[in-house]
Amino acid sequence: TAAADDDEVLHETIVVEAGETFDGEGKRYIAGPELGDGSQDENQEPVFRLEKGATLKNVVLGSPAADGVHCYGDCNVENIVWEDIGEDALTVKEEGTVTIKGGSAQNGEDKMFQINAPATFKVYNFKGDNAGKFIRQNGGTTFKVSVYIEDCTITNMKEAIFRTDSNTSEVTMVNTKYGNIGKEKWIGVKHITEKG
Ligand code: DGU
Ligand code: CA
Ligand code: CA
Ligand code: CA
Repeated sequence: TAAADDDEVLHETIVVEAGETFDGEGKRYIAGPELGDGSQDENQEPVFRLEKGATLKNVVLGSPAADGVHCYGDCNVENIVWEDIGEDALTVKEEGTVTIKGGSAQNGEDKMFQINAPATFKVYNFKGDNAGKFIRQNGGTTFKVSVYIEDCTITNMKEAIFRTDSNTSEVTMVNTKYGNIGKEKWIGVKHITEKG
């Protein structure tokens, strides 16, 4: 998508404080070099940091998107479009329930959603295209992640929809279209429910 005059290049992370809502009203935010170049370099900053109970809505993340969105506890993420995923699109950094409603993400080299803490991770009406994994629980971790996917479209994942190394993590996928998932839909997932 072409750059617009009101695109904003960020020189520091936007922090959405606990319980607050940030509504981008459709504006596009782009990571400045201080945040990262959107490569697979692990040491990048997020574009948005959501504290516990924060809501982020109606935002377009342009390219580069650095380390995307970080969630510290319960968060709501509504109608966010990642035009070109950076290192990853969104990371659960602290325990909680993260709910993603609407929006889309595309073109990630590896992970779309990265889960680094125990979480209930719910994704509704979301379109994910072209990445390695739609969801990855941090490699080698054994905490429980409950994934719920409903009314989504998931295409062109080189590895899987959800990959975990935890025997307690689980996934429920409802009424979701998927195509061209490279290896298996689920890698390491011991508890799987699929409906619709
Ligand atoms: O264990 O935690 O790739 O959040 C190694 C690191 C690594 C994370 C992850 C992420 O897994 O940096 O992007
Ligand atoms: Ca990473
Ligand atoms: Ca990318
Ligand atoms: Ca990352």
